[in-house]
Amino acid sequence: MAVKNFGTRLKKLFAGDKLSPVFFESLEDLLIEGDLGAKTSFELVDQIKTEIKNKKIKTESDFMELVKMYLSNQIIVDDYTPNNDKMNIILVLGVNGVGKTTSIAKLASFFKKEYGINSVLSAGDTFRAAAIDQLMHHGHKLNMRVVHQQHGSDPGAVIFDTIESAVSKNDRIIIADTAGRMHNRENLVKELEKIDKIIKTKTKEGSYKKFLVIDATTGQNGLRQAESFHNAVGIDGVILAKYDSSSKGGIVVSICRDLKIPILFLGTGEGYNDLVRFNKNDFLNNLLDLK
Ligand SMILES: Nc1nc2c(ncn2[C@@H]2O[C@H](COP(=O)(O)OP(=O)(O)OP(=O)(O)O)[C@@H](O)[C@H]2O)c(=O)[nH]1
Ligand SMILES: [Mg+2]
Repeated sequence: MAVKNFGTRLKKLFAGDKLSPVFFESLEDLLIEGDLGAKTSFELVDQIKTEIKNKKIKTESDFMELVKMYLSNQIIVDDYTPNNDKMNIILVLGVNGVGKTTSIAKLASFFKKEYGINSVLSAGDTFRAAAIDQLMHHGHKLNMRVVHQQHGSDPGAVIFDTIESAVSKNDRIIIADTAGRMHNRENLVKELEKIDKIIKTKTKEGSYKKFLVIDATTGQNGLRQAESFHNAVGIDGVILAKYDSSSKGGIVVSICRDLKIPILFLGTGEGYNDLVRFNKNDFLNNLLDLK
């Protein structure tokens, strides 16, 4: 789970006896607590051990710089840009409640601001009763079109319709919502595989991306979520929602490292403007309480 004052605690540890086994044990525990993942924590401690012994790390700032550099090498970033010549389809995935629908509205608002393009929203969550209304509400507020069918209908058909209608109206960006929960996990995976297939066959010429929303407050469970969605349909990038909460999002290090999926955006609140491109340096400074 989220750990408070992570960087400050690292610095405090460093101020103690740096060559004692307790220091290295506590360091590893703290890195794991910060959601960096067992492998990363273990490796980083090993590296720090060597560098302290070789006297390459003498000061607190040497120490923090090494931690920052190491984490920086793990994190993969990508600046998603919609394709100019092709239809762009973004399928937004994630378990229930992580912030998918809100992130869709924020993405639509972001593309409008950044590129002056209106998106078409596709109400692919037909499972949860209020999901369609929620997306329509955002569409209304943002003044963007929403393609939908009734609750309980086939999400593949909704997205198929959205693509047809976008082609006929010359729309450039489709952002599609999906259900975060089904009767069981197997159903969810099957459903997503079906949707994925439909989009692939409909958009041979398009640019199709799958974004996974991870809730910053979920800790290591976020890695398991990313793994299962990535195995099912393949993920092109992560949106880390609820970054404004107490969590500093150490989980992105594990996701990048283990799955080689880039981080695209941070969700920083509930408003339409609360989405920013992921900036590695800012992220690490915040994680490590630097500057
Ligand atoms: N503070 C904060 N709240 C967020 C953020 N993103 C989403 N939320 C809130 O999280 C809650 C769930 O967001 P939704 O967008 O409905 O999540 P979802 O994944 O679509 O949920 P389901 O459709 O039920 O699976 C809402 O109250 C959002 O306002 C964020 O970046 N920061
Ligand atoms: Mg939703």
